[in-house]
Amino acid sequence: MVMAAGAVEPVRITRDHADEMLPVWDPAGETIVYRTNREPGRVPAIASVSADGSKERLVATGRQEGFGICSGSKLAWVGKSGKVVTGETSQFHEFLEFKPEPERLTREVLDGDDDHFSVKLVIDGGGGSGLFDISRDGQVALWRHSSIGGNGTVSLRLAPYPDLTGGKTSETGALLVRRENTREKDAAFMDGSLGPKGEFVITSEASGAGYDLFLYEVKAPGKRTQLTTKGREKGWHFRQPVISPDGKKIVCAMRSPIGETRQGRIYPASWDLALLEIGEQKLTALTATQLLSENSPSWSPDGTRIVFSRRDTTEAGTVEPAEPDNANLYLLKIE
Ligand SMILES: [Ca+2]
Repeated sequence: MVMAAGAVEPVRITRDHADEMLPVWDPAGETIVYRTNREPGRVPAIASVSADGSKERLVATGRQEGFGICSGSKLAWVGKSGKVVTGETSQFHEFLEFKPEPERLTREVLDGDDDHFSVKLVIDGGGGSGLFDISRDGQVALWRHSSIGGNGTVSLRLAPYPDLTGGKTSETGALLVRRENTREKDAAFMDGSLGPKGEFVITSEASGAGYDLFLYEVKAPGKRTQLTTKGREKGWHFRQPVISPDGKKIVCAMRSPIGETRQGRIYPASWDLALLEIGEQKLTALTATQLLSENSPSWSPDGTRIVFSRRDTTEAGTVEPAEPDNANLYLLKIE
C-alpha cells in the first residue's frame, strides 16, 4: 500500500477544545455539520463550520439529559435543500429533519414535532438504528433496523425520502437485506452509504476476524459483491464507507489488527483513511499516521476534498502543545 500521489498534509478547520465528530458535507456548498460534545455535560449537540475554517458554531442543542439530539447516527443532508436529518435518542428514538438557521435552535420536547424539528421515522421495537443516510440527490433514504430484544434480526431498508412521514423503522419502505443470525447481529451492517442517486449501497460488515466492504445493487436485492478482502483474510477493519459524488470511488476508514507503541506502551491500531476505486478494487492509503486516528470521512460536492475527524489514540493531548486531548475536523485534498 502506498500514499496517494499528490497527497498533502491535512488542514485543521475546527478549533474548539471539545470533540468534533462525524462531519457531513453539504452537497450544495461549503458548510459541514457534525456532532460536538462541547455542551455542559458533554451531551451531543449539532455544530457546523465552513470548509475554510470560518463560522465554527453551535447549530442545534437538545435537552441536556440522556443521549441527546445528535446521538442516534451520523447526520444526513437532504440533497441540496439545506435541510439535515439527525438521529435523536431522547426517550423515544426518532429521525428528525430540521433546517439550520443563523440562530442556534433549541429542541425542548422529548418526542414528536416542534417548531423546528419534524419526525421522519420513529425507531420502534426496543431495538436500535444507528445508521441513516440520504442519497446525494435527496431522493432515497437508507436506514438500519435492529430488533435487539426480539428475534435478533438486523435489516437495511430503503424508501423514497419524500415519502417519510413519521412511520416505523421496522416497516416503512422496502427491505434491502436482512440478517437473522443472532451471533453476527451486532456486527451486521455496521455502516452503510447510498450511491449518488440511491442506486446502490456500500456496507461494512463483519468478515472473518475483521470487517470488509460490500456492495448491493438496489435493483438486485440479495446479491452481494465483496469489495475488500483483508478483513476476512488478515483481520483488518474497513468501516465508514462514503461514496464519491460521481459514484465511482469510496473513501473509508481502515485499521490493521497490529497495535502501535509509544514510549514502551502498546495502543490499539489507529484508523487511517483509504480510497477505493469501486470497479478496479484498487485500494490506496490517504493517511498513514501512527497513534492518530483519522475517521468519519465525507466528500466535498466536487469530489476534490474530504473532511474527516482526527484524534490522538493515546489521549495524550498531542494535537497541539498546551491543548487538551480532543478530536478535530481536517480537510484533505484528493488528486
Ligand atoms: Ca476540537
